Amino acid sequence: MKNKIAFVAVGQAGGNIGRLFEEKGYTVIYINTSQEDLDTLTAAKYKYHIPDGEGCNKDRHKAKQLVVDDFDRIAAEIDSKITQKMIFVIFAAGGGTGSGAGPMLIDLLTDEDKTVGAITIIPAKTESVKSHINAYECFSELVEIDATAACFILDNDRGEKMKLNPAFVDAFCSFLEIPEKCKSEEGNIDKAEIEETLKAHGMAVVLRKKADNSAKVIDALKDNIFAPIESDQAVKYITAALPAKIAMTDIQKAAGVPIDTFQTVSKDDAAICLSGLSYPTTRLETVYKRVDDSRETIIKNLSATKETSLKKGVNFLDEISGGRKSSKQPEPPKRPKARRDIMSKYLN
Ligand SMILES: Nc1nc2c(ncn2[C@@H]2O[C@H](COP(=O)(O)OP(=O)(O)OP(=O)(O)O)[C@@H](O)[C@H]2O)c(=O)[nH]1
Ligand SMILES: [Mg+2]
Repeated sequence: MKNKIAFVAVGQAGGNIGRLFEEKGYTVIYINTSQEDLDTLTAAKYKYHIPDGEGCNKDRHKAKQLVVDDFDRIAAEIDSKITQKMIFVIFAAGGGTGSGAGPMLIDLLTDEDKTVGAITIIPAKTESVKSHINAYECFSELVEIDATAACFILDNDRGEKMKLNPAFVDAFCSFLEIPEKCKSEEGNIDKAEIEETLKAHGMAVVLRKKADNSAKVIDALKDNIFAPIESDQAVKYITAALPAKIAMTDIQKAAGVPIDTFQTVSKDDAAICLSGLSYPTTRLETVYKRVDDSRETIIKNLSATKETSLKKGVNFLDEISGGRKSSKQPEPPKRPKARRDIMSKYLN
């Protein structure tokens, strides 16, 4: 799949995860407003520092403006290095650079020729209110992009963050390697089926699990590194290489009945991807609640210190408090709008 899928890693967390994909032989471009963040990626082949960027100190708007001002060069850089038709943009939702730039880049890079998905991260509950404000704003933008492919949502509440990175990359790469590694006369999964699975709009999860029975796999699907899957919800595809003793019907009982399944036999670990899931509304509501609970304290602190830099975030939350995003079912992809329209939407 290395000639089919490439990665654009934005911000520090994006870089940390992108680096692991590059180690496995995938094409990765690292984009950052911070030269210091890029300097930590000593083995990276393609690094792009957005001119005039000095890091965005968790300011999403600063990141967006820098990307808009430099977008022609960013796009040329991506076009010259990435020939693959499917791109995953990797970014943390809780920071500045990746959170601000990630959704907008997905929107801008999607066209008739390219499918673009997301690999993003929800902050742990112990992280700051600002991280939570950023994450909520970031997801508010992400869920509005109808044409996004699969969106993998790592949840920093599900373990130590630096351990989530390799767990995700290993599981994702195992899934991508199914066509090469698992061949069976009982049925194969080909590259087109992997792509079809990853093109599905909505949340996706991947799992690699050593297991000799279905119960272990089902437990691992429920308790893993991703934002929790909503109960009783839609799933579009279940694509899996399963050891002989594990039945697809059992997975379906736990994950829901998909529109289609792609299945092969694995002689080793189970490798599974569920895609076309609803976004994790319940988890995102806990992000919202954390912000809402802190609102009074933030306003008090701001007026005490006369700082106004957080007001935008608070105003944003005031605006949406009357009408929070409901859990929408995935919609069919629409053709992307003109670049200028997309950019102005994110800067408003
Ligand atoms: N899972 C995981 N989370 C990370 C990692 N690095 C940072 N985070 C989380 O990502 C958020 C911060 O995002 P960063 O990527 O550091 O921020 P950035 O995009 O570089 O933005 P600025 O530095 O603010 O300009 C916080 O929620 C962190 O807990 C990582 O390697 N893995
Ligand atoms: Mg940074």
